[in-house]
Amino acid sequence: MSAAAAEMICSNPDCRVSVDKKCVEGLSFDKCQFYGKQPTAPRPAEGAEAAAPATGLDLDPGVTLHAVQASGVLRSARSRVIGIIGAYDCGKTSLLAGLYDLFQEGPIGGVTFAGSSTLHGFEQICHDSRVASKRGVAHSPRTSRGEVAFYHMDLLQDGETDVISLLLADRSGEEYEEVADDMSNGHSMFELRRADTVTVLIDGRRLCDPKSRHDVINSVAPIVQGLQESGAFARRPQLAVVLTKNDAVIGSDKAAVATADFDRLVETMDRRFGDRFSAVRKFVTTASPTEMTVKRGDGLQDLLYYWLNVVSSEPAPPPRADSDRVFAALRPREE
Ligand SMILES: Nc1nc2c(ncn2[C@@H]2O[C@H](COP(=O)(O)OP(=O)(O)OP(=O)(O)O)[C@@H](O)[C@H]2O)c(=O)[nH]1
Ligand SMILES: [Mg+2]
Repeated sequence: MSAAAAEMICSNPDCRVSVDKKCVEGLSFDKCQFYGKQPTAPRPAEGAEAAAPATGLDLDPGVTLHAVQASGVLRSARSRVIGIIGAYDCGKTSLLAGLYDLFQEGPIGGVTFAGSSTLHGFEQICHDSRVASKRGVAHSPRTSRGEVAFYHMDLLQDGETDVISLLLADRSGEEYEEVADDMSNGHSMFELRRADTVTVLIDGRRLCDPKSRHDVINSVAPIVQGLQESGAFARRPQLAVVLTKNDAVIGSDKAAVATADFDRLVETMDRRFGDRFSAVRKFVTTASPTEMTVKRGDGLQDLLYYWLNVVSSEPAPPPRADSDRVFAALRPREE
């Protein structure tokens, strides 16, 4: 800026002399009482009140945690990360909502709810299953595609003084299904690489339907296979295989067939992938029944105990090549 331009200042906030080199009052510079003086703070717009200094605290919306926030919880407390895998509509989000709602009635067995940074998120996914939603039938909002979302609850086990933070990962089922087609889709699944328990859900309602039964049976192993090949289970987590919507199974005339199918599926998973997990167990749950014959949350206590009673996560074993090719031993780098 030249010295001449630098001198073109005016204390009248409406004057733009430094830009247009004209006095806003139309005076010559030597006649203007404001010209040459330091500008003052701009006047508030007519009718507008002077802006009050910001007060108060920015509160977190408390909906869900993204991966970085979840890592913060992992660093600050004893924690368990639970990955929940399953095809579209199999009941993943309802499982989390059902667990949260069960805590509304009091402790679950010897486990007491001690807080959450995602209360609003839990309330959102529970709403459509509650009477307050004025829906005739319990419903769960579809999880949209995108980043994994973590729900968080602090829990206190009987006889312990320290809370344990449970981080429950929720993701759209379509993204898990895509891993079966292209295992590289599993590389970004942070929630599984950090998981203490990988929970695979099998849709009981679809297992009872002759039209979808084979699809349910045949779709699970390719998803687990794709995830395993992408290195998602490198820490050797526990595996829980969970039959969901058991109220629909009990109410179906195909209940015996569906139960036998489920048992065979668990055996197959154990045989094919058992050595990649530190333990394999099956569970039967009803998180959000449409029939009143089964209580909401049935079977979730056993699953919760399994999630919590992980003694420790083993360090990642050396990668095992699936073939003799050097390329097969390469694994994605941990962030
Ligand atoms: N009968 C019955 N229906 C259930 C149960 N749990 C969930 N559902 C229903 O199954 C449907 C899908 O449930 P969600 O929890 O949204 O399934 P999801 O796996 O999260 O689905 P995406 O996020 O879209 O992959 C909803 O209509 C639920 O109401 C259950 O225990 N019994
Ligand atoms: Mg969902």
